[in-house]
Amino acid sequence: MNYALTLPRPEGFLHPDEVALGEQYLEQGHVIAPVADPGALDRLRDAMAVIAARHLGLEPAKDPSAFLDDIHSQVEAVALNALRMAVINGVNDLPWARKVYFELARPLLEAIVGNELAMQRRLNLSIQLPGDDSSLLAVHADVWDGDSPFEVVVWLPFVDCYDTKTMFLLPPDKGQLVEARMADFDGAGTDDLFAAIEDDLIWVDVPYGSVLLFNQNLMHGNRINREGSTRWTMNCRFKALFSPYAGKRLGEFFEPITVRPASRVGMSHELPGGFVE
Ligand SMILES: O=C(O)CCC(=O)C(=O)O
Ligand SMILES: [Fe+2]
Repeated sequence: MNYALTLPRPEGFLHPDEVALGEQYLEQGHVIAPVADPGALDRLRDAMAVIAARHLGLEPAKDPSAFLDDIHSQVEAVALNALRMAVINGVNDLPWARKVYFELARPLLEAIVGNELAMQRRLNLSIQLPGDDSSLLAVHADVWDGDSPFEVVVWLPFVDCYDTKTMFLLPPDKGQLVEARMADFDGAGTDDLFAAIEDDLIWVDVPYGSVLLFNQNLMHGNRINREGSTRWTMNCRFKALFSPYAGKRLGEFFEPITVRPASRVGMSHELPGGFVE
């Protein structure tokens, strides 16, 4: 039984489009939509390409999209992590990058999570060269490793992501069946777990210009990129500000980004003392 699906859902309060997105999220574990501001996405991608070119000692690319897709012609797998670190540090140093990231996904976040949010302090970057097995993420759920079940991941591609050049996700109904017999996998490797779920996985098709929001309580991960071009994606966690936290704490890992005035008032309120009716 999927408890989330059994909670009361009073009708007529959420807008029909929010209801539709919510149903999709509950049933499929993810939603995909065009970014809210395509020009801002281009600016973020272009800034990223400039930082990457600088790190590699190259002139800024005339076609940043092709440059990113073809980065495997400029960098060996051994040098990939240094490139990844240079680019993500450079992006996180841009004072506007997280604001743009949030704005791109804001309609999805407000429909799925709420309008009073905490956001991960640092954006993460994943680069996967064709055929490279050095930076893979085996099957996992973030909630197994210190994330609160209230967190969602906003996953943003800078190139078209499809087939093995994307991530996989196990949908909720299939996930429940596997989780019910999780003890069977005790002591086995993640390869066994992957083999058990492989046929049920969704390989999310997220073209450049769209953004994915997924439920990190579900099993997900990636495999070797067997397509001919390089994957570039960022990910960042969000949660409702006042929902429970786990290992990733408010103030350390998460920062409040859209605190509303009534919450400010509530948090600073002290009952006046000394007056007894
Ligand atoms: O990008 C991927 O392939 C996996 C990302 C992931 O595990 C996450 O963002 O939690
Ligand atoms: Fe994850």
